[in-house]
Amino acid sequence: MQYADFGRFTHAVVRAIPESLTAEALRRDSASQQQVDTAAAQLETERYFSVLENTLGLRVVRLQEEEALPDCVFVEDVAVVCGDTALVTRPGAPSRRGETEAMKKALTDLDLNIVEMTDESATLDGGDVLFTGKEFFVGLSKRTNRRGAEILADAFKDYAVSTVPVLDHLHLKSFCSMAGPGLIAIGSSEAAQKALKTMQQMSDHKYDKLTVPDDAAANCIYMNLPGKGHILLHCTPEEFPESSKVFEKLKDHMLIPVPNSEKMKVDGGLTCCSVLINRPEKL
Ligand code: M3B
Repeated sequence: MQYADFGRFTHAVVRAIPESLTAEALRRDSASQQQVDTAAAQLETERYFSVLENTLGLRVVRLQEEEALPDCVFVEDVAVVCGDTALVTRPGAPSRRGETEAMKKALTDLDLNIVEMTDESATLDGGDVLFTGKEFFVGLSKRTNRRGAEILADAFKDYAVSTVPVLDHLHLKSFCSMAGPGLIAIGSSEAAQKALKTMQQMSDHKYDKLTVPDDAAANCIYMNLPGKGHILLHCTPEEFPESSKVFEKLKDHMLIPVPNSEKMKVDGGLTCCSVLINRPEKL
């Protein structure tokens, strides 16, 4: 099986940033009180949304922000979409459970088959889900448990699902993501390298790796769009000079640096801010 449709997307669901992000968004390291500039964070998302819509031509479904949901910009955590199926998750942080409602509605409007994680013993954040095109890896973290991974496996029966312990980071995708078909972008920390080894050992597939010095920079977004080819949204040279040099060496990709430093202060990466969907018949 080749990576025929891997990275092919037509739609993106995103959500705007409420003012409450600055004071109330969850932080892994609560001691780090790096102030988020909400206006700057909003500018970053406007830029990000515009790259998806104007540069890449995706249909962007923009959900209304909600002050009572300070983390709602991080839509990735509340839905996992693959093919025609959308799993609406049960986020690990109770304060984030209200984020699923608007997402479920948007995915229903796109005529996806909705599976809801209603089991009260299950938790799963989409940030812990890495889909490689061949299989799923699910990070077992403070936010995602085994029952959550089992429900994901039931929802996407066509694919193998393996779990990976995530101990030192918020999510699995806090230190890795797909940078191309069969290409895993991975951070350099010991924890990141160890998780990659675990994934390689569990897999029947061979993956190439793209190692970047900074774990956070390994969170990038790969797409393959008709007429545009391989696309990579990644960190900027201002944020991560050494890691961005690694991306700049990629010859086959259209490279798009997208600033994200404000959302990084509250543990948000590039993948967090969209749910990407391939629904050509809905265009
Ligand atoms: C971040 C949620 C932050 C909440 C995403 C994936 C890795 C670097 N304050 N959620 N999905 N994490 O990002």
